[in-house]
Amino acid sequence: MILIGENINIMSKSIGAAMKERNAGPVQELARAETTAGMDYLDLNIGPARRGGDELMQWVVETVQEATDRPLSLDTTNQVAMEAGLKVCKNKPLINSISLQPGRLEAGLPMVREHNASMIGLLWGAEGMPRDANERCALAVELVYKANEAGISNEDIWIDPIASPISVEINQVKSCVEFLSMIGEICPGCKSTVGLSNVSNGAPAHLRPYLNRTYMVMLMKHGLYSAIVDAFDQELVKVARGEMPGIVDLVWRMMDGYQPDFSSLSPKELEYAKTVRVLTGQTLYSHFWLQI
Ligand code: THG
Repeated sequence: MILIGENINIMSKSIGAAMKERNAGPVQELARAETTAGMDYLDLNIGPARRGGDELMQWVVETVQEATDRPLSLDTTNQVAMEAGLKVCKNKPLINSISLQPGRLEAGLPMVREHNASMIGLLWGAEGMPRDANERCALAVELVYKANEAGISNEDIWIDPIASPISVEINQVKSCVEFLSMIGEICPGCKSTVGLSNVSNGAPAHLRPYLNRTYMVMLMKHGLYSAIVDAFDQELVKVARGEMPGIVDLVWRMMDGYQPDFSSLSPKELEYAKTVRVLTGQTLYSHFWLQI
């Protein structure tokens, strides 16, 4: 799996101020730490950046490139900022993202070709978030068709079905998994990605990793190609690298209907097993799901 580090993010309490003040030290330190943690790409999230976004994105890209040789994922909805960042990328960049909102495809697709980039195709349509797996399929087909028309090949399209918080809507959590099981047929040759930490948004900070890790394993069952992740969740990185095969096997078997005897599981297996039950909707989510 390709791991994209999410930590350079203007909304973050620790690094947001350094980005706004153009203080290179902390940003470069974080870029180095994410690289050491094993990230394949670094996501540079400058938010909507309505004013001065172009100058900010250019600065962040140049600053980070002095600290790491990893390729970058440029995360902004500001087209002018995206363009400014793409111009200074040394490696093949990933545009994060282009959605199906009116005007976005038309504006974004030419940039992919012009800068020899890859793109994340965000399945967010004219009417907002898709409601189920079928709506995700319809949006994916439209997106890939238009991207192909613009001369972009499927291997440069990373489809993002949009993960949403378990504390908000279990059906959306399930739809995202279901969609991923269909993506190979719907858009052969396309890659996939998901913002994994979305699933645990709203959960207490110390519990978020359990949801993120387990959800990743569930999506891996259907061939998830990449994920935007917390670079410093070491266990998540281990799982993604195939270093915890017993856990992956347990989660995948549970997705196929296996109901393990909880009294026979190790504490680590129990964490994952209980979390699978929550993420598949067999147990109702509450902040106390691990204690039940
Ligand atoms: N799809 C795509 N891009 C995305 C997302 C997606 N980019 C943004 C987001 N979702 C993925 N990135 C993050 C980055 C940080 C957090 C979650 C997702 C996060 N941070 C903590 C918080 O806000 O509480 C900690 C921040 C801090 O350090 O203070 O949760 O879905 N294509």
